[in-house]
Amino acid sequence: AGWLADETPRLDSSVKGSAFEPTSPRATEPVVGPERTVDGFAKAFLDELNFEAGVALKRSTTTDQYLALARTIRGYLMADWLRTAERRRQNPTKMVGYLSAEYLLGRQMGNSLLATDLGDIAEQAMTSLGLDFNLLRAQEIEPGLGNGGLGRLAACFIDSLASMDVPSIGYGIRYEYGIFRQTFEEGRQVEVPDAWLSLGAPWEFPHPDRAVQVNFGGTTEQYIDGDGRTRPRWLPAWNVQGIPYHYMVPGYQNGVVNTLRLWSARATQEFDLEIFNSGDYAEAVRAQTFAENISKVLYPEDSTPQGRELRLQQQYFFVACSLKDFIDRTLEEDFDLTRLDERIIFQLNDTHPVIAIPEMMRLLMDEHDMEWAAAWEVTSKCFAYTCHTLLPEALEVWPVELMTRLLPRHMEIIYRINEEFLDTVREAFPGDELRVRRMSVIQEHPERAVRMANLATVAGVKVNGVAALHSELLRDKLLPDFAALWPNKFTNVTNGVTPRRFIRLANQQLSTLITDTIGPGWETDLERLRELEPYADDAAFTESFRQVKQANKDRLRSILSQRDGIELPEHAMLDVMVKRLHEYKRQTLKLLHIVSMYDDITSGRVRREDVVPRTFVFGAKAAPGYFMAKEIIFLINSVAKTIAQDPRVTDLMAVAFPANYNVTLANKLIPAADLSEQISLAGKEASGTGNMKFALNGALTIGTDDGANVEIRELVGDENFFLFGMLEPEVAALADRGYTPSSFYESNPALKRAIDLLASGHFTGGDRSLAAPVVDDLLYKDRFMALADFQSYLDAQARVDAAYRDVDGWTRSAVLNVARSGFFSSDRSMRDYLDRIWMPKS
Ligand code: GLS
Repeated sequence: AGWLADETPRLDSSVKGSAFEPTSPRATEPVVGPERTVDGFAKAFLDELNFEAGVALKRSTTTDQYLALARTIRGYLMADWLRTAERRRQNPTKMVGYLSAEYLLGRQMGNSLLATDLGDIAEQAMTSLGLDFNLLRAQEIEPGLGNGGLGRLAACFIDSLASMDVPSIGYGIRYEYGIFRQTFEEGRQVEVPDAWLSLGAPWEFPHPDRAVQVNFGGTTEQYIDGDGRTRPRWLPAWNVQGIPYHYMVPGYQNGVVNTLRLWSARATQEFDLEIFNSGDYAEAVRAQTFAENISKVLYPEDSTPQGRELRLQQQYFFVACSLKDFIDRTLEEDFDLTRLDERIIFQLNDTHPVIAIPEMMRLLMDEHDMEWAAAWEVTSKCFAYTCHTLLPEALEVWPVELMTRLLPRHMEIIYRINEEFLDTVREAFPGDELRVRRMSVIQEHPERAVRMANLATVAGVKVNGVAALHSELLRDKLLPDFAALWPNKFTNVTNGVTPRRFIRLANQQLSTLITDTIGPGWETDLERLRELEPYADDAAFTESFRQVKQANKDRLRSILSQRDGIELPEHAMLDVMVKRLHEYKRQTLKLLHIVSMYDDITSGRVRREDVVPRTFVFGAKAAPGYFMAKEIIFLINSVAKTIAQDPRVTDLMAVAFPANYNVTLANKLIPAADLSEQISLAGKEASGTGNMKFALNGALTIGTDDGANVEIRELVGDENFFLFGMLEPEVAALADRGYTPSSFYESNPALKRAIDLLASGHFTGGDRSLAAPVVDDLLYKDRFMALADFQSYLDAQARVDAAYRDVDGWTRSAVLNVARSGFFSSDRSMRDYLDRIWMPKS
C-alpha cells in the first residue's frame, strides 16, 4: 500500500486493533481503539487520509490533513462512546435531558485530545509525518451554535455531566449557520455568515435513517375513538423531518462519552419531479428550501427575544424531535409512561424550549392514549425551568394568533393548563382577580399572548435562577406571585464553567504550575485549588505565577498581531472587557473611563510618571438589529484609532478591539488578563460566566455588586476585588425617585470633560454627529445609569492603579483569586442541579 502513503509506508493494516472488530451482531460491542502509540496514531491517521478520504499524504491539503486528524482522534473516542451507550442501555436509570436552543461549543479538537490524553502522541505522530500539528489544529472552525453566556453555559454543563458520568443527553439544533462572523469596516460592525460546515464536519455523525417527523399548522377536531370516547386530534397542514446529528461529549479522561443530539430540518419531499421536469426549477425545490430554513441560522439575539415565526418553528422543531426521540427510541418499547418521571428530567434552558410542555401533554394524550389528569400528573414532574435573565423585555411571549396558526393543538392544551392553574390560584387567593391576571399564562395586553416563563413555572418541578442574587430577584421581583403560591418551587443554582476548557486547555502553563504545586486531580475537584492559598506568599511560587501571566500576555500579543494586525505594547496592565455588546453591560462606562484617562494625560492634569500604563481590550458582538449597540462599537473603534495615532499617549495607553470575539479567542485572551471588567448595572446581569473564567485564571475583578460577582467577591475577599457602583436596592430607589443623567453630568467635572470630549468629534474625525447617538442617549436617557456610577467607577480604577503598582501585592491577590474560585466549576453546578432539582434526596 506504499503508493498511497507516498514516502511514508503504511503499517500493517489488519483490522486488529481498530475500533471495529468484526463481530457477530450479538457479540459485545468493540472495546479496542487504535493503538495508543505514536506509530499507532500515525497509522490510524494515514488510514483516514488514504482510505476514508482517498487522498495521498503528498497530495493532501492542510484541510485534508486537519479532517483526517480530527477523524483519527474521534476514532480513539469511539469505543468509549459505544461502551457508554451500551452501559446506559443495560442499566437504565433516570436521565437528564438538557433542552437548549444553543450550544456554544468552541473547538472540539483540543478538548478531545485532552479528554483522551492523546496530545503528546498526536503531536509526535504529526511531526513524524512531517506535518505541523499546531497549524492543523488552527484549521478548525468552532461551531458557534450559540450567542454568548447562555449557550456557552450549556456547553460547560454537558462537559461536566460527561466528566461526572451522569446519564444525560443534550438536545438542540444543528444550525447550518451559527453566530455571524463579525468584521469591521471603517469601525462599524459588518456581519458575515458563519459557514462553519463548509470544510467538512468531522465531529458529527448524521443519522438520516433515524429521521423524525414534525408537524405544523392546520386545525384540530373532535372525533370518536374505538372506545366511543370523544377525543381531540390535530390535523396538521405541513411537516418537516428532523435529522439527528450526533456529537461526542467526552468526559475528562474517564472513559465516558455522552451524546449531544442536534436536529437538522429537512423537507419531507425533496422536490416535485413533475414541476422540475416542466422546467420551473426554483418552484420544484420551494418546499425543500422552506423546510430547511428552520435549522438554517441561529438567531443572533442575546438576552432579548426575537419574536419571529421562524424562531417559534425552530423551538417547536427541536423540542418535538427530542421528546419523540426520547420516548420512542431511548426508552424501552413497553415502558409505562405514567412513570416517565422515573426515567427523565428535562431541563429547560430558558424559555426557548418551553413549548415542550404542551408537546409532552399532546404526545401522552393524543399518541399514547393517556387521559388529561394522568398526563398532567407525569408531565408536571418531568420538566424544570432555568431563567437566565431579569430584563422583563427579554421574557418570551408568543402571540396567541401565531400559536393558533402554527400549533393549534398546543394552544388548546395551553388554555386548559391555564384554566386549571387559575382555578388553583383563585382557590388560594379568593377574590384576587388582579393577581389572577398577573399570573395567567395568557396575557391580554398589548396583545393576547402566551407567557412562556409563566407556563414553565406552572409546569416545572423547580424554577431556578443562575446566581444567588438573580434567584432572589427572580423570586421576589419577577415572579413574586408564583413564589407566594409555591415557595418551594424556587431555588438557586449558581452557574459554573468547565475547568477543563477554561483552565487546563486555555492556560496550560498555569495548569502545569498548579499540578506541580498541589498534585494532579484538581481538574475534576476544583475546590482543591484552595491548597494554593499558602503559596500566595511563597516567593518562588509567585515568581512562577508572574512568569506564567507574562507568557500568556506574550502569546496574546503575537496572536493579535497575526490575527488582527494589532500591535500591543509589551509592558502594560491588560484590562479586558469581553462579552456581548449590550447597554446593560455598560461598555460605555468603560469607554468613559478610557476617554477620561486620555483627557487626563493629554491635558497634563496628571503627571506622565504617575500613570500606570494600560492596554484595554474589548471583544463584543452586537445583535445585527440592535442600533445602539452598533453605535457603541463604532465609537469604541473610533476612540481606539484616535488613541493609537496620538503620540502624546501611545506609550501609556492602547485600545484593542479584535473583531469576532468567540470561544477560541476567549481561550487566548482570558489567561492573559490582569483586570476583568464586570461592570453591569446592579440587578441586570443574571450571573455572568466570563467573570468566573477570569478569576480562575488569576485576573482581578473590577465589578458591581451584580450576578455572580457577588459570590466571587465573597469568596475571594473584599481586598482582592474592586467593588464599585450602586447596590441593587439603590438602583431601584434611584429609578423610583426618577433618574436624570444630566444632573450627574452637570455636577461632575471629570464626567463632563469626558462626555464633552466624546461629543466634540475629537474621536470621530471632527464629525460631532457620529458620536451623537451614544452621547445623547447617555445624557438624556441612560437607561442603565452609567453616569450615576461613573465617579465610583473612576475611584475604583484609581484603587486598581495603586494596587497594580505593588507587584507583590497584586500577585498575591491574583493567586488568591485562583485559589478561592474553585466553587465556580460547572461540576459543582451540576452537583447542585442533581441535589436540588434532578434527583433530590427527599
Ligand atoms: C444569560 C445572562 O445574561 C448571563 O448573565 C448568564 O450568565 C447566562 C447563563 O446563565 O445567561 N442570559 C441570556 O439570555 N444570555 C446570557 O448570557
